[in-house]
Amino acid sequence: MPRQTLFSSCLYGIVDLGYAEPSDLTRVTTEMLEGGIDAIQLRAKGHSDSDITDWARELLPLCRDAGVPFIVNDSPEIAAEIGADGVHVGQDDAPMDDVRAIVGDEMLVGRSTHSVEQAANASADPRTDYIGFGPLFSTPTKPDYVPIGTEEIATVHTSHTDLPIFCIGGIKKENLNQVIKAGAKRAVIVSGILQAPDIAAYVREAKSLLTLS
Ligand code: TZP
Ligand code: MG
Repeated sequence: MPRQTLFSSCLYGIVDLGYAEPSDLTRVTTEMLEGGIDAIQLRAKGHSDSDITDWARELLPLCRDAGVPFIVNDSPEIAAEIGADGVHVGQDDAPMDDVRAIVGDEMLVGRSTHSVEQAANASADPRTDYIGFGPLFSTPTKPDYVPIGTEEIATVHTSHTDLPIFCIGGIKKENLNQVIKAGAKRAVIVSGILQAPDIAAYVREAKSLLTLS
C-alpha cells in the first residue's frame, strides 16, 4: 500500500485488546469502519502470536473491504504472514533493516516516537512511512510513559512536512481541538473510541474535527 494513502488519512484507530474482548473485535472494527476511520491497527500486548495471528486474519478482510489500511502492532512476522498493509514498531522494537527484511519494501512501516529527536531519527530513514508522536497526555493505555505535552507538535510538523505524523496519547473528542490548534493534522484515538457508547458516531465526530481543520 503506498505511503500516499496515509497523507489522506487523519484519524487512526487502534483495536486494543486492553479495551475490547476477543469476541468483540469484529463488532468494534466494523463500527469504526462505519464511522469512517482512516486506518486501523491491531494491538494486543501480552497475547500469544497465535491468538494475534487469528485476530488479525479476522479483521484484515473487514478493512480490505472498506479500503482501509490494516496495521499490525509490534510484529513484522505476523504482519508478513497474514499480508497486512502495515506494521507498527516502537523505539525498542526491531531496527528498520530487520523490519524491512521481514516485511519487504511495499508494506507500510510506522514508528512510535516520544520526542522531537526520535521523530527526526525516524524521519531521516526514507523507509519510515509514518510516525506516531506522543503520548501527548497521560493515558492508561500506555501508563509507563511521561506525557510530552503539545508544545512540540508544531516543531515536528514544520520539520518533517513529507512524513505523515499521527499525534497520540490521551486524545479524546473533548481535547482534539486543542491538539489541532497546537499544529496536529492527524490523530490516533484508542480508549476514546473503544469506550464510546456509539463508536461509529464518535469516529465520525472526531474525524470531522480533523478534516474541517
Ligand atoms: N502510544 C503512545 S500513547 C498510546 C500509544 C499506543 C496509547 C494511546 O491510547 P489512548 O487511549 O488514546 O490514550
Ligand atoms: Mg511495539
